[in-house]
Amino acid sequence: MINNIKKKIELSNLLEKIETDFDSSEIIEKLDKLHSQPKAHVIGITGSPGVGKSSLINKLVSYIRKKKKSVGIIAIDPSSEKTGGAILGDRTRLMLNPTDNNVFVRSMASKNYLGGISELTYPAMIVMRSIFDFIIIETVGVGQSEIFIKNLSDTVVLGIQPGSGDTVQFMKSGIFEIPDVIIVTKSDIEKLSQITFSDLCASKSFFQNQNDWDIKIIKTSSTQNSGFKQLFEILKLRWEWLKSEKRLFRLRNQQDIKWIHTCISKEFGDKGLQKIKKDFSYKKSPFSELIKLKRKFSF
Ligand SMILES: Nc1nc2c(ncn2[C@@H]2O[C@H](COP(=O)(O)OP(=O)(O)O)[C@@H](O)[C@H]2O)c(=O)[nH]1
Ligand SMILES: [Mg+2]
Repeated sequence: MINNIKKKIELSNLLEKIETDFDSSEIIEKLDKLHSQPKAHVIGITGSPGVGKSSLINKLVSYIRKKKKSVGIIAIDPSSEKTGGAILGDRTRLMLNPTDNNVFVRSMASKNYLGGISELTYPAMIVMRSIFDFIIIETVGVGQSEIFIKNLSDTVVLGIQPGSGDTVQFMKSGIFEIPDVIIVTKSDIEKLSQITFSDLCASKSFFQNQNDWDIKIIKTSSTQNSGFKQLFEILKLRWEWLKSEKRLFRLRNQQDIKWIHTCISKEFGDKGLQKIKKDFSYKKSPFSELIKLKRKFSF
């Protein structure tokens, strides 16, 4: 929880610093410390543009706040190069109370000078994860970003538009293992959403995760404010499930490793990645681990 405006500004400044001064020892030390103090359930929300992600996040955030929990939101702006546009678009739809210190929004461009979003979203997520009860990351689901969101989130929610053919696309794309929760949005469009919902339920066995989490399929409507209690209950159930049998620990450990690999491969290519994979055994402190690995290449 950040209980005053001063802390909110401190957090903004730290996130800013991560983007400008990532390699400094002060930042690395701080990030590793925060990495060892995780708190939030990190929820990634993905789906095609216009499916209703931002509207859904508004409702989910109100629900979370009603339960007196705090929430940090990372909104990923897909129209990276063009300044403004989508960020503003997102802001207008994320109608959150600016005086509420228990809600914090960070917008990030999907491309940046380091060459990719994942490298910087990860440390931002780590910082925010140590502060809030929930983190929500909104991304537009186009191919790569689904895998990207999986590597950042404890739980992935995929939004599907009623009658959109998204269902078929989704089946074809082979991203069956990505979502943990599937939401048919705009269920106020009753007939179509019921058909899409039934289609999804009938095909559930195709996209059932390889692990033993039972994928949940639900319907929501942001205009009617329905389905959010059920969504919240599912998130609670998922959280309990993750925390048992060290699932969460293992999942996050894998995510740390993937992030380190991505950073190395971006900077030193496939060869570099192969080189470090040989004798890389990761346990904790991903940020100093990455710096150590990078140093190996400078000799
Ligand atoms: N009928 C209906 N329209 C919705 C609902 N949720 C969002 N929309 C509309 O769908 C459009 C896209 O919504 P938005 O939340 O911005 O989608 P995003 O691009 O996935 O973030 C907007 O015009 C919304 O008003 C809903 O539950 N029912
Ligand atoms: Mg949006």
